[in-house]
Amino acid sequence: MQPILVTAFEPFGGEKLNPTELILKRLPDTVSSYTVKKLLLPVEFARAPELTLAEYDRLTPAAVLMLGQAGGRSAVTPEIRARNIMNASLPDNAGYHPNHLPVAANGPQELYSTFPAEKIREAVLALGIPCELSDDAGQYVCNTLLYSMLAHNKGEVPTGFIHVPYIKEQRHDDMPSMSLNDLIKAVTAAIEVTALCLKANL
Ligand code: PCA
Repeated sequence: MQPILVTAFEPFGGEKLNPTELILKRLPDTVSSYTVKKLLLPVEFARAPELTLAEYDRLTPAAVLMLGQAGGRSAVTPEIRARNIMNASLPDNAGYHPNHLPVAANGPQELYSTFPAEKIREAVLALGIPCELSDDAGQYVCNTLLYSMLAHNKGEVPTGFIHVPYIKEQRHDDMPSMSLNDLIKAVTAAIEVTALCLKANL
């Protein structure tokens, strides 16, 4: 069975948990005829892409889906674009704190996701779960990871990123949140849609 690579992040910014780590643990191990290969990443500008690119080269997966937390958002947000900028409002988990630096010197200003973002949005909405496409993956580690992956594989297999809101357990009571179960359903649907598109050669 061919693999689909799915990544998630450890907690950062003083949080005790990262919803994407919990989602990753509870995703199915197979979807359609693909194995789901799960990789948990440190929230570090350098090591997150390093580990993901190495796993990509090792597995040669059929697709890559990366997950991250975007506190404050109220919907599941497939990211359609990554930008060539690193600009952190807080240091990463290794203490690195870039200020308006490029991800890749001389790299293109932006790179576009190649996963079926619109079909994923439709499938997640059909489950009754809020979902909106986003063209702003931020300027922190998630954007750097998406940019680095797209630069590395040139989008040759469906490659994309999904940001998810806080979950209730994080107790940001003044901020939007969703249930972990809904997030698991949404991400599973995203993998299923990607697998279907691969099968249909869309
Ligand atoms: N979210 C951060 C990095 C890790 C995560 O889950 C981001 O949006 O860049």
